[in-house]
Amino acid sequence: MNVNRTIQTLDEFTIQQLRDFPNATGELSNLLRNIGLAAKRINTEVNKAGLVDILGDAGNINVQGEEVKKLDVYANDQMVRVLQHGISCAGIASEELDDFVAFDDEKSVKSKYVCLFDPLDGSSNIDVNVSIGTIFSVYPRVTPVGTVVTKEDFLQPGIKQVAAGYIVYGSSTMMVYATRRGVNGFTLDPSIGEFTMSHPDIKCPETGKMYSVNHGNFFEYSKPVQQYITACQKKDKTNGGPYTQRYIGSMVSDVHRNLIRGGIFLYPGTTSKPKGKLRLLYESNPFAFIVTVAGGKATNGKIPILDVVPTELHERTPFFVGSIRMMEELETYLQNT
Ligand code: AHM
Ligand code: MG
Repeated sequence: MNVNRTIQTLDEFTIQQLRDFPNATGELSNLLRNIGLAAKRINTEVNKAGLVDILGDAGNINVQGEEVKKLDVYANDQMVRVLQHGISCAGIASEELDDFVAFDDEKSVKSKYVCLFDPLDGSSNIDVNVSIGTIFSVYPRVTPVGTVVTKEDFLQPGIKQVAAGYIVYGSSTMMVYATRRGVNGFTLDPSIGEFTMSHPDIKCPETGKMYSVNHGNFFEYSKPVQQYITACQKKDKTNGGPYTQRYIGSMVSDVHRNLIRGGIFLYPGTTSKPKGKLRLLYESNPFAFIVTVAGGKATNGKIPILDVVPTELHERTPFFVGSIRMMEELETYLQNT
């Protein structure tokens, strides 16, 4: 055993960041630590999911018209509770809730941040023991500190995010988050129950060998998207094709893998659903921010995702994200749209 091994927990890291930036108030660090706490609680339930009667449908339909699983409800409750009881968040919006929630207690209204999240992404994978995740993003509010937040605080373009991240409940549990200073990954060490720095300063490789897309929808995609996917499968690619296709159906896991190894993830619009499936505020924006900070790129096929001005809390968007060179190649196809 290497006794000299130094470990740095998520808490230690966020505190260290404060020491490095003496003007920081600590509010964002505190918010990130709160999310880490909620993630540990969700992780415990996710791990128990096969054992206890928490699997199965909760019998509700969510605001997207989809079935809600019990674990989704639990994850949502934990995120709301931790952020509401903390002192660093003025309000939240969640993929699972119809409307945003303003925290109107004396402490919360003084917070300068709002948090948006998808508490448990990839929910169709829950009862088949496949990796799922939590996705979050943090914005500075636009309404004055000291007042109760309004919808305006949540309908901001992704470029305004100050932090975004995800937790992947996979073969190990990891929390990855980005601020403008960089992207760092922490793996949950079950022996001490702490997220521990494992992937410092993550950079997305400029190119990769993997593409992730739902092939079942192929004939519903636009011609340029079909042509790009077909090119991914060709041997004569100048940039190392054919690529390997990997699609888990949990965006957190698919994009996490592509972020570490290099790759591209596509969820295009289809003829029946021109805006695709993914939600701009809870899924696309946070990943666009993380991957962009790591050196990659994200678009809706026309403009950078981070520049899209949202008009609704639950709006959907086509989403393309990944390694910079692969994204540039995709864009040469999409220009013909
Ligand atoms: P969810 O929020 O209901 O779990 O849906 C989002 C998920 C993404 O994680 C994943 O990439 C996508 O849905 C898969 O959808 P599809 O089965 O249509 O390919
Ligand atoms: Mg989701």
